[in-house]
Amino acid sequence: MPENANHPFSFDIVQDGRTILSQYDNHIVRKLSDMQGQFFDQLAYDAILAEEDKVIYEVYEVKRPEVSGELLHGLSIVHPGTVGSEHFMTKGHFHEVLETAEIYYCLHGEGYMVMETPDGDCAVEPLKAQSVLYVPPCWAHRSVNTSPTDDLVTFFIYPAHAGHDYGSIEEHGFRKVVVADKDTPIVMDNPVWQSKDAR
Ligand code: S6P
Ligand code: ZN
Repeated sequence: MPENANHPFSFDIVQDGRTILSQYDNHIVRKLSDMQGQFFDQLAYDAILAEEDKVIYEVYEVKRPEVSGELLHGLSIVHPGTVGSEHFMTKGHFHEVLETAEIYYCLHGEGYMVMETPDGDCAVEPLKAQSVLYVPPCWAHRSVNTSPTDDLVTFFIYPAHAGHDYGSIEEHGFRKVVVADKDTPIVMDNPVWQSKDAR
């Protein structure tokens, strides 16, 4: 954050030919071990983790005061890969202040945003370079990279007082998952969502 938090500032998204913020405050790295219980194929998860604790995604955040009126923003990079047939993805979350929206601008790659509401409405929207995705208030969201080779890179913007609620997704998962079926990604019901919910 600039020293004078209320002064305009600008930054670049490409640096040295690489899609990266020229200015950021936080670099979050999420590895496979941080995603325990999130992929539906637990055997595949355990097998990969026994070999290597792969980096699944990274987030570069620009800090702003976490108050209403400010906007938090940054870059999310989901790396390519699968656990079993399920594509690499973010953990996903509701906003703690449920009635807050978010915008994602896709800069590179291809994938989906998997979304759902507390009432069980589901939506899965494509992400592709130069497309914009609007996540309305009350929708949990998770980005999924369906490219076998390329990073999925998105720039996100959301109200700075929104906060994050990971608990419900960690407990139940999303109702929909994105899997690789030969060369085509398909969306299907999460095979372990029901059983987790019934526990
Ligand atoms: C925050 C926004 C993104 C995600 C990022 C990682 O509201 O949606 O910055 O934090 O894509 O996902 P997650 O689910 O691990 O926070
Ligand atoms: Zn969010």
